[in-house]
Amino acid sequence: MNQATALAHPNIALVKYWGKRASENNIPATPSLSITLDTLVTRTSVRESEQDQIEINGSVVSDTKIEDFLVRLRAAYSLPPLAIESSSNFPTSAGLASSASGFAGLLTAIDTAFGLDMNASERSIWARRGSGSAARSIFGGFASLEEENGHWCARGVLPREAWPLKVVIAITSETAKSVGSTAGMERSEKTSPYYGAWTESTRLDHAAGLSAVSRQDFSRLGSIAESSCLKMHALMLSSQPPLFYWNGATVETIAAVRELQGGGVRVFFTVDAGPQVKAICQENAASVVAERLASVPGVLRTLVCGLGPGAYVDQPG
Ligand code: 2P0
Repeated sequence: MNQATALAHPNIALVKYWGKRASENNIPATPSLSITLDTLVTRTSVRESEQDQIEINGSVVSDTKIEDFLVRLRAAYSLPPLAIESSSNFPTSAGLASSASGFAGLLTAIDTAFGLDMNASERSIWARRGSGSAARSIFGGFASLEEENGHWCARGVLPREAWPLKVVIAITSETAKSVGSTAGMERSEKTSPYYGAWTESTRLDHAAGLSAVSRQDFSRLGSIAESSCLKMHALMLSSQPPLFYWNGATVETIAAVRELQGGGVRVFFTVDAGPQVKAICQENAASVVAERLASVPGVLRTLVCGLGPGAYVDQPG
């Protein structure tokens, strides 16, 4: 029987994606730049079945994003009904990029199980059609999602071994977000007076971010990433009704990162569509950063990750 299991890690954008050029085929409005994590992982198995069934973290669910994705994939490839089982070792839908690792793993597992014979760029294009950020989780280390030859596709820009940064995640809430990314992006595009400025400045940040990564310039990358994050949240806050993803502990954690920076620690922060704070630091700063963030009132726990590989097939035995 055709079946396969794939492992995929979430990624954290340093230059953010928030807005689509076209919702059909899920084309981003701007390029983005990310790091793929280790430690946090989504394991996705697919096998031929009598009817489509989707099980996420042990519960059978109806998931329109996955169902729509299968419709599009079946328009291009002949696929039987599928039993899909996906589980993550971290909270889903809480700003930890579970859709990125979910779709990157799903596509990789389907590609293997049914011999679709896609290369990494093709898998990235298909993963993007499921969820924009998933295109980047096909690759490990530092990845850029950009347009090349008319295709929006991620590529690896620096392997993780070349610049082994650490990421300390401060979890401030385990609750799923109230407005998902797709609806949130649409709202920002339609209602924020800052949307045009956002897309313009993100293109510049992406080019500057790529250059900082190629030079391994930590200070420059940190200042680009913090600025991209804060501009994205300014865009969200200026949407109608406002998209407010932070809580009090999010702000306190950012203040703690800024205090560490003031003390000479090499660290910078980013926050996605959720209340968790990700502190990116140099390897030798990870323990001091983790200890400080764990002491912030409202931080429930911290996770320390390194940079991880792109999505891959789990070889049994
Ligand atoms: C990012 N995020 O670049 C940004 C920053 C969240 C905040 O990509 O609509 O779930 O499925 O393409 O990939 C989350 O958006 O959105 C995201 P869709 P996705 O990581």
